[in-house]
Amino acid sequence: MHIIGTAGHVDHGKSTLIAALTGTHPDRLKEEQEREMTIDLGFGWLTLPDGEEVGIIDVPGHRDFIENMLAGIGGIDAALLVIAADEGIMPQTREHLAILDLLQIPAGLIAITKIDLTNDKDWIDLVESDVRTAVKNTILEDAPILRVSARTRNGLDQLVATLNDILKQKPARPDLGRPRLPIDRVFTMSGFGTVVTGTLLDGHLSVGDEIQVLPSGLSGRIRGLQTHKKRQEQATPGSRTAVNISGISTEQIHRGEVLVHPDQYTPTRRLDAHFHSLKDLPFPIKHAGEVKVFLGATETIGAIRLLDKEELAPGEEGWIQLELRDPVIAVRDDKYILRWPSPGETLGGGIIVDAQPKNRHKRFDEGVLRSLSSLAKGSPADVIFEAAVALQTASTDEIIKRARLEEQSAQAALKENLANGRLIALEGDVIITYPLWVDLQNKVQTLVQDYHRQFPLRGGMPREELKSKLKLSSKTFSAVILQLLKNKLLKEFDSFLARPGHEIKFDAGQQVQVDGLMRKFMQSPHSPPNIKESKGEVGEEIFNALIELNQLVVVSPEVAFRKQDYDSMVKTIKETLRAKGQISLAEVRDLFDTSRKYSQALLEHLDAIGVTLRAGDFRKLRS
Ligand SMILES: Nc1nc2c(ncn2[C@@H]2O[C@H](COP(=O)(O)OP(=O)(O)O)[C@@H](O)[C@H]2O)c(=O)[nH]1
Ligand SMILES: [Mg+2]
Repeated sequence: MHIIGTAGHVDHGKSTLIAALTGTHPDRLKEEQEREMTIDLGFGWLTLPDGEEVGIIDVPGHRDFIENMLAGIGGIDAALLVIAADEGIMPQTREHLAILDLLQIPAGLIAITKIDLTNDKDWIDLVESDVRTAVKNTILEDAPILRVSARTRNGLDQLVATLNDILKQKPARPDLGRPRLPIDRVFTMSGFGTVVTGTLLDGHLSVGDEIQVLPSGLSGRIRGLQTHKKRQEQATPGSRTAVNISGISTEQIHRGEVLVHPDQYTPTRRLDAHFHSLKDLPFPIKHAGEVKVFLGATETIGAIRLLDKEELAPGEEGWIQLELRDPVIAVRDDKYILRWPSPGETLGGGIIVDAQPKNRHKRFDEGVLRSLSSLAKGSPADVIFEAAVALQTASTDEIIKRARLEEQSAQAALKENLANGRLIALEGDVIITYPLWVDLQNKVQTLVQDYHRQFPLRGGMPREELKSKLKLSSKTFSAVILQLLKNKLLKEFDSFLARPGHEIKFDAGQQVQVDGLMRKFMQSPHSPPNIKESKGEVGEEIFNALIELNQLVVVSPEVAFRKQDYDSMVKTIKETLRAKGQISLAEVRDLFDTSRKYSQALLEHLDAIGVTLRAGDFRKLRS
């Protein structure tokens, strides 16, 4: 489905032409009918010869209402520029043409209308040649020019046939699965309640859908949908859509807000954009000046920050950042117009290249300008890459959402980046840029290495300590560590991380202490020095190292045994239990010729690790 919009000077016959083409006069307001002048947007549709229905947005031509024109014209596929044969090109013909050009409306045709008013063919030829000159170097440069009369219907069939040809070449709007409907009208329909209308973009809506109106954030549900006054179960991208909403009242919604599915769009008050100033502007555009911003059906005030120029001369292009008074919904590639607040004058416009810039950019910054131009001109792969750069670490979905590409080409572009190594996919769908990955690997290795240097008698660095030093989200941290373990750049035991070659090594002095302690353990294997004494003798670090090295086994807060003594005691107890079925504390004590303290600690330890089971005064083997 396609939509066209009219353009041209007031009184040149736009609305009358639409009435002749559709059978319905688009001026619906009483005031419009009385003044015989379009004030706000008008809507209609017509069926083309090949059967396609085309939506029509009729705009006001009077300069006082140009801002209403901007609310409707954004989403159109083709413009119908109307020029009265008796008057020729007039100021708003030029201004509308400039706006169509700034919005990069994809196609157009030009109607010289009211030809019934003049018999002077030379005059009409002259008007046509003026028109040709005026559209030079604009998007209407090659647009067909037709001569028509809405009154006599002369040329109307030809006009419709030409429209048919033009639109046939325009692909349907893509369904990106993220519908948004910039609201250009809100009204109450008796018996139905709240209705909003707009040109549906980027996805489809269905009856029953939960919806949200942004930036207010109010939620509701779709009760009904209409396209061209016909009820639909579903509305498709590129169609004029009326949405009957339950859950939100008419007073709560305003023109310029956007209807979306919940959680798919984030309002923003900052935009990065490419800007083109109009060439017949009488003054240059200054940094930090206040401007009116028109985006979709939205209008707000903002400050324009010039990023690559001191000031912008008429006709010049540049990179800008807009700081807005109100939050708006925008995505990359959206077109916008800037106007001077007063007196009202169109300054220029262009394309949004980043709808969620994180930072207030420094002016004249090479890196910022490079990234903006790659965002603007980039291939899908570049756009995906820039999205990943901006997000630092993100999932596939987050990157695709931000890049705002059609799913299939986004996936392909992501694959391309992964294949050529610009992006790295870590375990658990965490995607980061190659430089960031290198940086993270170095950081992890340095931190672990430093830890080993600081605590040579510890087996590794606690996971949590590393995580808090890296300041990463849990998800990213886990992904990074998992990948490093997989790449054998780290090893892990319990909740500790270490360099793969790391071993606990005692120096000569420490070894003497260790040998001394171990000798005491050997001398009385079943009643060795208790933990407090041991620590007093060799120090906490060395004692803990002996545990990590598995030379000592701790069975209670006070008692530890040498590993080999522990093993043989456990073995003996098990054998005894297998032979006798049960064993008492006193029997264990006598078996190892030790004290109650040691035998009790050992048995409670064996209970705790599930080897034995206590039954009254006895222990049994746990099966
Ligand atoms: N003779 C003649 N008058 C026309 C034609 N089209 C429009 N008009 C008249 O021109 C005036 C302005 O037309 P309108 O459609 O309101 O212009 P708009 O401001 O561009 O929408 C009205 O009085 C129309 O009746 C035409 O083809 N022939
Ligand atoms: Mg009109």
